[in-house]
Amino acid sequence: MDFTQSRKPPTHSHNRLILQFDYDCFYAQVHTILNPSLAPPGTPLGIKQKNILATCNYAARARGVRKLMLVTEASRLCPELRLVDGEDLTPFRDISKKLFGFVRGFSWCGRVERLGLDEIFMDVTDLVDHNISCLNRNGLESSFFYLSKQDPEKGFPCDLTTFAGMVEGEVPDKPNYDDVRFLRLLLGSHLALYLRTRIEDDYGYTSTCGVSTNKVLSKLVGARHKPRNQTTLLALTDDDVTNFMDDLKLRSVPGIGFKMASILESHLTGHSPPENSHECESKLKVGQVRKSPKISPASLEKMLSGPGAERGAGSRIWQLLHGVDPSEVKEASDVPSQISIEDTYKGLSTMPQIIEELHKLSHSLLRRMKIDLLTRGDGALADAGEQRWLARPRTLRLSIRSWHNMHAQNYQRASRSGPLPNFVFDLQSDMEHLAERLVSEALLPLLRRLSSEKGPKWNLQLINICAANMVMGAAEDRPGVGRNIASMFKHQDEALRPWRVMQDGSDVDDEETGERNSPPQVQDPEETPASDTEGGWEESDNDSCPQCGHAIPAFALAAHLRYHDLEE
Ligand code: DGT
Ligand code: MG
Repeated sequence: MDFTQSRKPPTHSHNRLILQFDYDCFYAQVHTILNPSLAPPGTPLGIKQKNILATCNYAARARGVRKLMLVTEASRLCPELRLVDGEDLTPFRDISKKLFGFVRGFSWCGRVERLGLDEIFMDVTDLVDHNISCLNRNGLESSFFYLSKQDPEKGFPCDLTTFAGMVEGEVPDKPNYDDVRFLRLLLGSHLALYLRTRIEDDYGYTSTCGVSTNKVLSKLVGARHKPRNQTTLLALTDDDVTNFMDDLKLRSVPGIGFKMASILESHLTGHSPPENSHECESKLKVGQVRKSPKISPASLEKMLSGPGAERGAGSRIWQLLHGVDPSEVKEASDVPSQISIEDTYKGLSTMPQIIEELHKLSHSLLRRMKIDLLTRGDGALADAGEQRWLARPRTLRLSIRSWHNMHAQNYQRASRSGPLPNFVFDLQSDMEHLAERLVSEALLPLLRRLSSEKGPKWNLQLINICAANMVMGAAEDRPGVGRNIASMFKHQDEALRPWRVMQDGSDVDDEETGERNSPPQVQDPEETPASDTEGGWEESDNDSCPQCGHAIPAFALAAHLRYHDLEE
């Protein structure tokens, strides 16, 4: 079969305007803002998790310190480096939610999506198109950007004779103000600057932003000028887009992981990258792959086929190579697609210990479900009688992680799922009692199913319990009952402070039923798998993450896995 036949370029769409925000050295900013005396301007600061740096500020980066570097190496390079422990993710989550809520408040269509803790995608096509329709072409230098259709006072002045921030691509001497693609990008750049400025003025956080027509392009172009800057991809034709893409390293494209890049490299060059080495991954450029006569959607599909391969991967990668990304910015929702709670341990080994911890986690899960999933008639805390479930999870999943020794290679995570018993939705019963029943009737049976694999001896480092497969339910329970979201968030913040809560990815197969978790009807931003889209991590050594395929030095693998556990 000739796989090279159909190399027809995919169809580009220039109809949207997507902003991608990424906070600068996020964890470091959070700690600096919470405690300004920690690192006065210019002081290098590293955020450590165990023996590696999760991130470091730009003063540290100027001295050669890098994300995911060993703390010892970083301190050797920069002896004045200040270090803060970043194991507790609560402050990062809190700030991330707060900033997300702020940015989301500017959206008209609700298409605002959080990726991990420090990235936000925002589809602002509607805002920008409305402003294009109001444009006064005779007074562009003193334009006004309307942030509301109802309130003409709400907005900001801007000079539309020039782009805000940096531009990737050539700005024409005489721009065509009748070209709606050009106008969208121009107005989008000013909106991006306004929002970045507001985030900085109101909350103190600096960020980087990419302005383009889809998620992948805005993320890629946003990374061009960091920190505290923004870049608009001025690509008005399909060729402009492919020219931009062609020059990028293949591995920098979100969605193209290390494994995929290695496969493509070996097909194109005829030799595979040396085992356990990621050195060659950086050499391949998107253009080399895209232009190769060996590459087509069908040949890509064939190359990338294998266990666990996603169907349609060939077309998807073919699109990505051309800078085409039809994926929508997901609408933010107030209901998470799943809720999970976990804790880590030094090695739980006896059943009484395990039962006690399961009980604590169950209690916390039930509490969290009530906070996140119950409607309240007027937004205030109401009597149980007035409350209804806004959504009900159908599946209970128990995951454990155990180390056989401290070497990262012996990391093991296993999980079992079953139906979430109905009694958990009983609002009249005492939560202690419900937690006890959840442990004895649901969690211990799941644990027993795990024990056949693990043998009789436990050495648990982590237990996670998760209520998944959310089914929206309030409408049936009580039509017309809404809830006051602000009050809900406030209540959440207060109630959850002492707990480390995670809402993890839905990437775990349900072993019980053999089906994947049903597509989330709502999306929690923290749930988005970091995988290949997180980008930017230094890849200096010879190990890779079993979850996302990212090249991770062996010493950093444990911390990286923990990051997946906690942040997905
Ligand atoms: P940036 O965006 O280059 O200015 O720097 P950051 O620090 O914001 O890095 P970014 O955007 O890649 O990730 C946001 C935060 O997430 C970062 O502050 C630390 C955390 N993080 C990201 N990837 C990893 C990882 O692989 N391991 C660990 N432990 N933390 C990570
Ligand atoms: Mg960042």
